[in-house]
Amino acid sequence: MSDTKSPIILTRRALVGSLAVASGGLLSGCDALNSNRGWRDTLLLAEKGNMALQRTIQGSRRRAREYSERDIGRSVPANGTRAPTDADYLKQAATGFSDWTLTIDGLVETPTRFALGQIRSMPKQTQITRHDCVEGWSAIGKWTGVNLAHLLDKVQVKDSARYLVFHCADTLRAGPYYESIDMEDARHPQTMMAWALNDELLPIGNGAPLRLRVERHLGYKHAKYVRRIEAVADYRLAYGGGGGYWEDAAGYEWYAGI
Ligand SMILES: Nc1nc2c(c(=O)[nH]1)N[C@H]1C(S)=C(S)[C@@H](COP(=O)(O)O)O[C@H]1N2
Ligand SMILES: [Mo]
Repeated sequence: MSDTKSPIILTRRALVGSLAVASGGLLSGCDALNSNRGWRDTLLLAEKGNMALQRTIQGSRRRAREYSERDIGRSVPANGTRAPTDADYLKQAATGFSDWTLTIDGLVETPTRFALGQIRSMPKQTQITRHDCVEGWSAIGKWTGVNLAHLLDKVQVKDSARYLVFHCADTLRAGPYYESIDMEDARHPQTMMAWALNDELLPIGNGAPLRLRVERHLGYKHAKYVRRIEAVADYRLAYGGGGGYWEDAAGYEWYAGI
């Protein structure tokens, strides 16, 4: 019994699907600010209580479904930012990200700047999972990276830290991309900072050189181009307060559990 779909997802999927049909391409989703209040409000309503239900009924350690090599698609489409144009990022990309660092700071005992090479030489984990975007597409890919809990243990997250904010290198129309998750998702065994996709170094389109995989969540939670992880007491104090770029810009739900 490996299919972990819950009635909640089916409801939401069905809902989003029927709305997409009814509104004729309204769900062009992640590339454009979605200002349609009707759609947004319906999505939010459908997700109300989702977090509590998932955590209590399914258990906080529930793993997202994993697939076999045979299920891997030709590629995982690049969505949202496909090629950051920020000067700093372009400079890094030009040298093959040899100077890229990941800073972990905020409410931690030992704020640390990790070199990319250091991260790639840490114990790695690989999982074949399905990425689901609210825009209405899915793709199965094989992700390799370092378990996030491993990094968190190195910097010793303080008890006062309840969330992680992921700061990204790309800037979109409404500002820099960012995301946040709670410590339970941060320490979930499948949550990782990925640096490879389908046995190749992560392509720029998919978030090179380092992106978050938080497998039980919708696509927009999976921050790409991550250069800083900040441990905080309250994500509502960061950026626009919604806990993520699309949460701020279009009212997407902070808890995007699937
Ligand atoms: N930094 C950053 N992360 C991001 C985005 C983005 O535009 N910038 N888009 C999000 C969305 S909406 C999705 S569906 C996934 C897409 O990941 P992919 O390009 O590997 O398919 O990345 C998410 N993370
Ligand atoms: Mo997305």
